Amino acid sequence: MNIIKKYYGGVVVLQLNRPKALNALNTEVMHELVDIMQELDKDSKVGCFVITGNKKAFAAGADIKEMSDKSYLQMLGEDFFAGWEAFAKIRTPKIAAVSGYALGGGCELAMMCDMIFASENAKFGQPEIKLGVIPGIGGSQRLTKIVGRIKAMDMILTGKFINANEAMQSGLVSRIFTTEELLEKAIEVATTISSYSKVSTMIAKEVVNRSEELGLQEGVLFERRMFHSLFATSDQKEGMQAFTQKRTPNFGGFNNKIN
Ligand code: DAK
Repeated sequence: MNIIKKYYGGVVVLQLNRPKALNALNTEVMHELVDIMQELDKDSKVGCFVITGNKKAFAAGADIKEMSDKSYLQMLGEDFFAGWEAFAKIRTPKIAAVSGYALGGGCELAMMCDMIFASENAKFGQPEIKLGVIPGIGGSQRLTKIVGRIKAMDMILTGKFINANEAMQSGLVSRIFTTEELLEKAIEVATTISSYSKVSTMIAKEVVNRSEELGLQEGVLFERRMFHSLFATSDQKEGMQAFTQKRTPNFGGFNNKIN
């Protein structure tokens, strides 16, 4: 079993479980993780995922041993690792809780999540250049969008690792915790997210993510139209009525019978 799945109410923690290989990401891990998440993505009771590893490694990259002997035609024919795009496309919010190494594909996996929390011992890097290759699961694109071209170029051309503080300063992580607290705090934040309407958390993700593709005018229009669309949901009524009535809202998400 490459993935350990645990439920905490509406939160599902998915722990990468190849400790002897520092959670290196192979094809089997990819299929296992993506299959679990695609199934749970449809479950209205699941409001947020936490993706994590262990204290030493979130994931030390794509599995070098799996890839090393492949030919160009095999890589092209299999469209090697294209399956990770399905991970990126999961609509339920997902938080990466990173302790230890998040390198190469591991850093890319974290960046395909919606938020990255790091423990004090976290190390991020895109060291593929040392292997005679380049990032292959979106690193050159996503890292550049997140930290900017000059910093991304420094990391990708030198292969150097950055620590949690530097990652925080660069906007790659949004919160740092002690290694002991990391998972608990990530579950706490995920529980908050899963207490909201899954309809609005999914739409919120969509509008933020579209900002990477659209110009400002189109993006603002898209946001406004999506904002309008939420007035077709019972959760908008519930959320606003609960505010006026000074009570906690009870969101139904996709379980609402009407609309
Ligand atoms: N793959 C396979 N095994 C790995 C691994 C990896 N990425 N990282 C570590 N391991 C294995 C080690 O081989 C070792 O196994 P045994 O020798 O015990 O059998 C075990 O994990 C423990 O590792 P170390 O003994 O090396 O542990 P240390 O604490 O000494 O060092 C380290 C930790 C993280 C600094 C070191 O293990 C390391 O440098 N690991 C490699 C990091 C790396 O280079 N990551 C990037 C991988 S390439 C694509 C194209 C390219 C890619 C993807 C897709 N497409 C065309 C779609 C490339 C992506 C990558 O991520």
